[in-house]
Amino acid sequence: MTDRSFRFTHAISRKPSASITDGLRAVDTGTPDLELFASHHADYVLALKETGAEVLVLDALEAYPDAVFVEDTALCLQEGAIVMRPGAPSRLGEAAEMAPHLRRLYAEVREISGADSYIEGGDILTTETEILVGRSARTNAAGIEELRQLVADWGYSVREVITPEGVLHFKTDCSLLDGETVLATERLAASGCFDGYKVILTAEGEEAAANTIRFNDLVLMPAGFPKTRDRLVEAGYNLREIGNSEAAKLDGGMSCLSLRFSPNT
Ligand code: CIR
Repeated sequence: MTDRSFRFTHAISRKPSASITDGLRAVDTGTPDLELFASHHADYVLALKETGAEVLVLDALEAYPDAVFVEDTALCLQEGAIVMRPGAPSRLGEAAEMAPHLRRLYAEVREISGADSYIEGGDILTTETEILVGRSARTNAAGIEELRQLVADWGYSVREVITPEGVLHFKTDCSLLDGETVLATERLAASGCFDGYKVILTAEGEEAAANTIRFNDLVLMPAGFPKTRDRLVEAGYNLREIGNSEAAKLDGGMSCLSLRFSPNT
């Protein structure tokens, strides 16, 4: 078994901007505080760097309140990167802002370009054997089909799955923990999309812990979910809890805050 789905040499992240107060959210649970968000973000970046990766931290983008959630702008594979077409109209321009940075790091950058194609990185889980893409309010069949065609010659197979109703992104409810194991909410695992994988479930009432990331030897998880944390520690993962209270007000978690990759070139 290879480990390219969780061993990375690089990450890209972007500082939160003062405009996060206008960020998209399904339910208003309060206004995010920039100072606290920035401090959580700094802890996050430090943890990524600690694993030995090179982390590019981009400047805040005031024009795009959700631009701190860089994951949605691209899918980064070893062979190249694919620039997404976010389904949220206010976020479409973020992908174009990311493209030049990817072009500096990758020899090949492709783009989702169909006028009817929508797809966001938060709906994509890359494992050792396949790319799972959840259809959601942000990601449609045309977007998934275009992705399938764009990665076929790199040898990837794309499997369409369903993001649960009312859940923002597929990865809001799951994360990869290693080459064969995922962390998932019960409601998502019940759909059967992880048959063939080992599944660790989030504890009841701790569904928001599902959006963690495995990054080299660390698992970064949002702070405040002790039962799920204990399950992961017991399973032998090297955990780091990161404050996520402000990103959570905008439906964001650990995966949203970075693009993680090891370019071949
Ligand atoms: C949005 O609604 O687009 C942002 N407020 C949150 C994006 C979170 N991104 C992610 O899960 N990959």
